Amino acid sequence: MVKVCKKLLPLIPFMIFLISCMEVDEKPSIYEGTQEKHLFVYLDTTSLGKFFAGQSAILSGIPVDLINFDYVGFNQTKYTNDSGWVFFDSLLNGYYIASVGIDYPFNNDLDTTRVTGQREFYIYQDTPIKDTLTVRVSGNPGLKINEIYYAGPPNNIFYFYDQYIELYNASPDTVYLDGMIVCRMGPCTIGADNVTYIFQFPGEPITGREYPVEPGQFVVLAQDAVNHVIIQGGNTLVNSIDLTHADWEFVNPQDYADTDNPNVPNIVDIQEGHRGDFMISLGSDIILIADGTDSYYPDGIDIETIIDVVEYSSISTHIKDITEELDAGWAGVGVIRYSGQSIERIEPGFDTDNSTIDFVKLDAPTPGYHHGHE
Ligand SMILES: [Ca+2]
Ligand SMILES: [Ca+2]
Ligand SMILES: [Ca+2]
Ligand SMILES: [Ca+2]
Repeated sequence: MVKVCKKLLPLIPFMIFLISCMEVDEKPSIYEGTQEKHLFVYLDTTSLGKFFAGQSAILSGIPVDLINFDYVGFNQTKYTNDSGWVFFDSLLNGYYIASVGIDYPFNNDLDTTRVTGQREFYIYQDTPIKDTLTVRVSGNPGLKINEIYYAGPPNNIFYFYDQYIELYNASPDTVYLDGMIVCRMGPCTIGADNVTYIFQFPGEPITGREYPVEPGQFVVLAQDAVNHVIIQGGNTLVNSIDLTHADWEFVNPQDYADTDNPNVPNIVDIQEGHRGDFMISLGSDIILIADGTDSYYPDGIDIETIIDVVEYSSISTHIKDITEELDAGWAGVGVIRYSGQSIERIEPGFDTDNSTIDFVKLDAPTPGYHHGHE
């Protein structure tokens, strides 16, 4: 054996070359098996029921765009058939997003309504995928989380205490904040089962009438209702904001460092053992408002009591931490820490329950008003 091997020694480089060629040949090509990779998508129109007056809600002839994020330039547009299905064939392996964005004439062409939806697909298997894409319209009235300013102002001392959440009353009726809760959540398994902060407005949930919000009114909930341009120690942050006149501020009586502006009412921590302020992540987080009838948080917050939920993440490939029924997407892609950037709905109260579609990134926060409506 030794002799044979020695004789073969000069051939070894050639053999390695041959083996490496074989390996290249045996590597699965991205084109391999493309004939089997099919995607069937049904447009789920459940949320559009009111437009169809009990008729069968099938949207045919609707363009659905499919983009492959692993291979730049690979995208297809196909149209739904008479049964509401769209079919993509000969697909490459990859991570895809299918999306719909059209102005649909529900009322005999008199006017159109924006219909949007999107869904991600991981296509790596050879068996055809059959699934749904839920389309929605904006228009559920009510109180909305309109803006979340979380990035912090430009500074090099890690200052982000000027964070705030802005609410907006998108309904034609007065709503009341009495007893409502504002929560921060971690990744959830079922519904809203992972509450990490819970702060509550004063008053009686549902029946209270002490804290009205008129139709079209904005409400600013500050982490601290102080002037953040002039911060303690004499430092100034010229790009921060004065929240002295915020409508509300988060206060945790168990946090001895928390400030309490006597002129601004408090949303108070009700979570036992939590000693921090309502500080939210500069990268990814989930904010929820609910009517407060379920404020027992260890088992989560009942879905029926939830008023609005927004998930945000600066990362475009973020893996969602809550289910589609709460928020089908996420806002905030590209928001940079300590940039003064903010996220706000494209129009006051615009809400399709998909924050990817509903929100835009702003270069500066807009407390108490809407960008473009100053
Ligand atoms: Ca505070
Ligand atoms: Ca106060
Ligand atoms: Ca509960
Ligand atoms: Ca705003």
